[in-house]
Amino acid sequence: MFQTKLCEILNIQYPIIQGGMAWVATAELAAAVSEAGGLGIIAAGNAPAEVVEQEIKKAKALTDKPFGVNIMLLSPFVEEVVDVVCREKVSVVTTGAGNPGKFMGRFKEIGTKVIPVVPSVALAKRMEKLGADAVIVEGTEAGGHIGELTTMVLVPQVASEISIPVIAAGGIADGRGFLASLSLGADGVQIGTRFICAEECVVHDNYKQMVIKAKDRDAIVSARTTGHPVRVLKNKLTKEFSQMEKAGATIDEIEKLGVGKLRLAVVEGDIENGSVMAGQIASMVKEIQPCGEIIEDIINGAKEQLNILSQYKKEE
Ligand code: TUI
Repeated sequence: MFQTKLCEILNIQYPIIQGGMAWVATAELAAAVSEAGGLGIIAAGNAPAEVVEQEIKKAKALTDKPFGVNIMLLSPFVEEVVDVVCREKVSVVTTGAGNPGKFMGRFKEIGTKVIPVVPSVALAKRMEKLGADAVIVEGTEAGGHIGELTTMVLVPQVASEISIPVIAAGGIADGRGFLASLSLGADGVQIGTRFICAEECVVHDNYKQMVIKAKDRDAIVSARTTGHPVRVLKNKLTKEFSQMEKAGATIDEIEKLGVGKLRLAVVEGDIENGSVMAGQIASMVKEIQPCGEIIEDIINGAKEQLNILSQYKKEE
């Protein structure tokens, strides 16, 4: 059930992709999601190419299933990371925070599937023309670096304009969100925040507990004035950001405050001074579970929801 075109293209059992979250999405998480029938993704983030290479090798040792690498296009090491991903012939590449056009030809040449994150219809159309295999349509509900439009409005608009598969992202954590995404025209979903709380995820336990305790309005947008808005959970750092912005600090000064802060939260567990990136759906994540259980719960939830909705068919 729910075997979409995306499953065929990526050779996976369920059309569920794990988000490429910097520092969070290591080989352990990616391999566990792939083993559970989804598509696991290693996040390159701002890591040097050697680190990404090690993670790819680790994931290959942990699973025979396909997995992907997310390339963050603002990384200072982007060129070297692309070289490593090509050398290692990774099955799938997702990209974020920019236009991957200049690298597309190299991935296509070696048969690597390319799935860019797009925050607009225009970029989705451009990516299809350049040969993208699918697009991830990410709404502003997502965690981390975000675009302007919501998942609800962006997914159907993109799905109406392109023929390649659409993957909905931002604000999805359970079977209802999964099924809603398919209703909007998506062929699958990308889920980030719920996988932060996977047992196999290496994130510091303080970070996982902060996601679990989060309420509906806790995931706010920080650093808007820099042009690179980031959704994070409210804490001491977000207060400092907002005070600086109110005081009219320069983009450089604000960006400097953010340096190293994701690592501080993820690795050190400093969830007051660190950047705790998470999506608006954080409050729906209630427990730490293995990836297999998370995927099973999403698929079973979607089946149940489909049953509930079928009553409207009978009423016709
Ligand atoms: O990339 C993400 N999420 C991220 S990246 C990240 S690391 C970072 N930290 C601080 C500042 C910037 C990055 C943390 N979270 N999601 C995918 C995503 N891509 N969201 C939005 C975009 C995007 C934005 C503009 C994709 C393409 C784009 O294109 C602009 C253009 O060139 O047309």
